[in-house]
Amino acid sequence: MYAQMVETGLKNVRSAADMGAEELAFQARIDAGIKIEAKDWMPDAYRKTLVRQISQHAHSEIVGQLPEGNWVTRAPTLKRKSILLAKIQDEAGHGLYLYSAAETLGVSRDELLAALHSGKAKYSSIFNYPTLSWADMGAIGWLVDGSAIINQIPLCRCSYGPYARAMIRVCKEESFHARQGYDIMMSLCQGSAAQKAMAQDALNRWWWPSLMMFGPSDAESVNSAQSAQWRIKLFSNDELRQRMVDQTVPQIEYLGLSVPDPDLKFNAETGHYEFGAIDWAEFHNVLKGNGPCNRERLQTRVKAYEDGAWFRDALLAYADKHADVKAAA
Ligand code: BYC
Repeated sequence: MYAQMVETGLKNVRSAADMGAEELAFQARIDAGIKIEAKDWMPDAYRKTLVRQISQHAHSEIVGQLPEGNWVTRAPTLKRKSILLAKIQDEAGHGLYLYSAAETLGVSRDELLAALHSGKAKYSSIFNYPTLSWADMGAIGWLVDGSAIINQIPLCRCSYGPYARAMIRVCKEESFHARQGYDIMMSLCQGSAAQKAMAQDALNRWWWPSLMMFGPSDAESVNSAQSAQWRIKLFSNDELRQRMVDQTVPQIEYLGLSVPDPDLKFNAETGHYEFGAIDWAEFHNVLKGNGPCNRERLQTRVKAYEDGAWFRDALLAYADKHADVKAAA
């Protein structure tokens, strides 16, 4: 993928001529498939890229709890409610593994959260859309967690050890999430005409935002080439997006639903589905903070953080007191 990106003229990549001896040795370790660990020497830009990506990933997991949290009290059965709760709790766990992985790079949790709360750090565009019906719980598990798996399985093999190891468990849990989402869609599609229509409506609203989750096209992606050189990215945004479409279209057909894309067609020669143009203006607008739920999501997170201040204070006070008692003993 890296060679391909350089060929297509993507810039922002450090060449051997830019590198000193330490950086050349670092790149050679990466090229040999050796993992970089927290205490190893690394270029500042590699550290910065990882802090950016891992923290944004962590924020996505935490903010990602909100659209589904909206349906816990209205799940149709006790079983569905328990499954949904377990999934949402898993997302909190993913956020914690990822914040811990980011902390190994010398940045504090407080700094990371401050960047989220001030709007400086991004989180995935997908979580700025509203959840309007129960079918959205199916569509999110199936399409959003499904896309997350496609993006994250390669991250289990990325060059930074703590990130790669955190992703192994995350991916296992995401597989359960995707299955539970598809199971909701199956039930709705085998139900009444109104239930099937609800499933189609959810698919219509989540399809395009799910394709946008993979990030800008390869031609527009500013970080891809350098991240590929560092083996943080093993596949490009467009490659993974194509994988998602190829995998999901047959699942849509199995449900008896239709793909909300009049331009979609299978190319027998390439063995891939060709799909219509993505509305990148919408994507950039969501990234700028103007999606349907950006403000609400951020306000909810800030309020939760502020409401939890007394608990953090109590923990710190206890830790300080405990340290005093230990020091005196
Ligand atoms: N949303 O040069 P590019 C999940 C930003 S799943 C918002 O291609 P990169 C979950 C990008 O950050 C979701 N921003 O960047 C699932 C960059 O801006 P900055 C989280 C996006 O980093 C279910 C700019 O656009 N997954 O957690 O090489 C339930 C240019 O992009 C998006 C991850 O974070 C987007 N969709 O590639 C609960 C996976 N796309 O930072 C939770 C790890 C791009 O330079 N992350 N941008 O200001 C990645 O794999 C990569 O960071 C991306 C972007 C593929 C997302």
